[in-house]
Amino acid sequence: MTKIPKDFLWGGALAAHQFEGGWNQGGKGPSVVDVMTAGAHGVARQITETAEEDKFYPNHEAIDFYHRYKEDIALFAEMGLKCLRTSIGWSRIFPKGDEAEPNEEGLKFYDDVFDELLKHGIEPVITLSHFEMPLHLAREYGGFRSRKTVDCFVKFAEVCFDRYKDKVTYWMTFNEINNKMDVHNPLFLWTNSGVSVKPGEDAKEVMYQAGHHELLASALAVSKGKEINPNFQIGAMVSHVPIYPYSSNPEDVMLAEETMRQRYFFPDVQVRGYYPSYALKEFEREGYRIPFEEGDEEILRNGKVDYLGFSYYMSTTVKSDVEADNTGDIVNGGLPNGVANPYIKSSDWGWSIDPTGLRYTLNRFYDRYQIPLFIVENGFGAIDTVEEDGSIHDASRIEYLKSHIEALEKAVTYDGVDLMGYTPWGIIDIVSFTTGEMKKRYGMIYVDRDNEGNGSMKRYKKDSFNWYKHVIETNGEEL
Ligand code: BGP
Repeated sequence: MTKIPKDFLWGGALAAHQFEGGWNQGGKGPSVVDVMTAGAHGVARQITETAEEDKFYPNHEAIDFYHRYKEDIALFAEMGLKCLRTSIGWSRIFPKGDEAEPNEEGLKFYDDVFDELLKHGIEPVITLSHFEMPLHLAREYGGFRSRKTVDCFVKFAEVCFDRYKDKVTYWMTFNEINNKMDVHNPLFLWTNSGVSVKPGEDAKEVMYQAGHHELLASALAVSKGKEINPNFQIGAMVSHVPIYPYSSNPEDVMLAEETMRQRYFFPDVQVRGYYPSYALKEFEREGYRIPFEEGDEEILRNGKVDYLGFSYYMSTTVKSDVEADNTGDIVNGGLPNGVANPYIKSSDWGWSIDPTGLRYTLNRFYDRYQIPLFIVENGFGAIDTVEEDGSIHDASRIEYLKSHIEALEKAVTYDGVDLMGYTPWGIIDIVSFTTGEMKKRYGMIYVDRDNEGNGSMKRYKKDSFNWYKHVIETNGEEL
């Protein structure tokens, strides 16, 4: 039996806006996510006009990595992480997005962070845009509705590639570029693309229009990056929630296949360099006007990604004979024909727990694209309890991660999938993206901070900390 390769990138994943804090420090401008209210479990986050303080904790301060990065990176090193996936806050570098010159203080912050990581032998894996578009680009130009934003993103990418070319090798252009396919949830189109749908507009058409510009921006950034450093590995990053047929009824099977196009559309273009035929047919059928211009095809062809990064948390199931409800309930994965899967249990937040779905995903992606894959998010969001002695026994998190690592190891050693690494989500407790709260924790390091902003910010090791350290030490042989 083959083993996990020696250079496998075991790591952890984070995003600037969910853990840095310092949302208006160091010259940083507001980003689209900075005007989203805190929210809670069952209370949707809202997009507001201004950033009135009280509504926004915990996102604005988060866990204050901005001031504590040395302490946190030392803990990551103690855990033995080989890499850390995080993002560069776009509005730290270009506070409004359309300035002629970048903000030196922002650039310097990431120099310091990357130097600190490298000092500890931790490879930075960088997402250029993880829901952090400068707010001004969204308000002034409608975000990726406009080609102006494409130019601004490519300039931002170029500045980062150039500045960090000797420190960073692994890049991703947009985080979960495809999650906005779920058009009934305005949160995704706003955070992904800086777009709000206006009354009377077809949200799906607007999504494809902005999406076309993002695909161009991603491809142009890939080409630019390769010019700056041919050794760069630049990937796409998609959210992947596989969709199973509810039964062997061929109608269920075909419905699942068709619905999966929502997941595949963006990576199909980013990996292959052209639009898939099913999408062109949809544009024709629905009369969608996609802002194609001369030269776009060539841009897409020349900007194919080197690898595919993806997040995997859960699976969903569809049934052909249920009434379409469009409620977007998490149990049905936001799918009109989604139903609960009787074979799968869920977390407290209703996210299904399905390790086999990860092996299934790795196989389907690898068959489809034949390029290296990278699991850049996976994890278990839960409420943790701190015992009197400061210990945190997170057995269910360990169980979740263990079963998913078993699944990925089978995909590599048995199925032959080319997998670059594994970076579990929220390696240290951070603010939840969908709910905007602190309470939903993924970390192996606990942070003493609650939804109301109380707490010392002290860091504690959970049981999963030492467990994962051992997994890395044994290169995944002892789980
Ligand atoms: C992904 C995002 C992350 C993240 C994660 C977990 O969609 O890329 O930013 O937060 O989901 O989601 P949540 O924090 O809502 O539990």
